Amino acid sequence: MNFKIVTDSSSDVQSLTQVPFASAPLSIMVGDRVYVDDPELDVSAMVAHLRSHRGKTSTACPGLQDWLSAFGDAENVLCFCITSGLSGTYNAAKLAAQEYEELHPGRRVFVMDTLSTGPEMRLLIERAEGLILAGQDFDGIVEALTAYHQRTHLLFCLCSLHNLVANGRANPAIGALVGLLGIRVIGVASPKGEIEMVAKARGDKKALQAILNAMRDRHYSGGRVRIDHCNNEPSALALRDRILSHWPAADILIAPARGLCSYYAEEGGLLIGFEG
Ligand code: X90
Repeated sequence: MNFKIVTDSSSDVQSLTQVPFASAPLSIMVGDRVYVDDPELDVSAMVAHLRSHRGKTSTACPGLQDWLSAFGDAENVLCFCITSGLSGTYNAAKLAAQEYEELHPGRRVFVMDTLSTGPEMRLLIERAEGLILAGQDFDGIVEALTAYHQRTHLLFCLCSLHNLVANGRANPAIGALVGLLGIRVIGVASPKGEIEMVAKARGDKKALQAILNAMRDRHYSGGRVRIDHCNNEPSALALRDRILSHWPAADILIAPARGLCSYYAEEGGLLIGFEG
């Protein structure tokens, strides 16, 4: 069976080595500049622009045509989307999938609302790649991914919720908590795919402890962890070391966040996807 894995750019996955892959970019608008979140995007330049910009900023999801061109001419598509609780991305992908299947009878598209973003999407994509390489069929893969999704989670640790609140994606009352210097908000993707706060902490050390506690509460026990950071590799490495000191065999990878996640997680932000 010929498969293609497709995602939107919020997964921070830019390529796969063993399975055909495409990503549909979201866009970030800063003043009259549009940053397309594709592999060519200079994320540091965008973050620097955001730092100096005082006016309104926003984001936009991929449209139906972007999805159709990402599906290309694949027979079987597995498509991973950012939470429908915060973005129109999943709805556009569902419409595109319907059109694709009508245009090309026999082809199939599975669109997953990951109820999450960033590194939890990476875990799901890695699992999909493994299932394809193991020779599973379409229905078997969909079933296995749906089961795996039950035990993947997303945690985040942010120094500012300004962009989330300004774009109506987080409660202003939570945003106000991080106005103070050194305060970080630790939150999770809720079962409905929305932002839910679990703790707040002053300073990096306490934030790391709160992240570890939140992982334990969700039954983390040494499985895979994927950490994406916005200009904050030191905290990502410190978190990795803390996890390894408790679970020496943990499989942990660190990557820089791309455009969309950098815009919303903001400087210093960490996104943590893990298996419960
Ligand atoms: O314009 C659009 O359609 C994109 C809107 C995306 C909004 C949320 C992005 C969040 C990125 C911030 C922390 C993680 C929160 C995850 C909760 C499900 C990362």
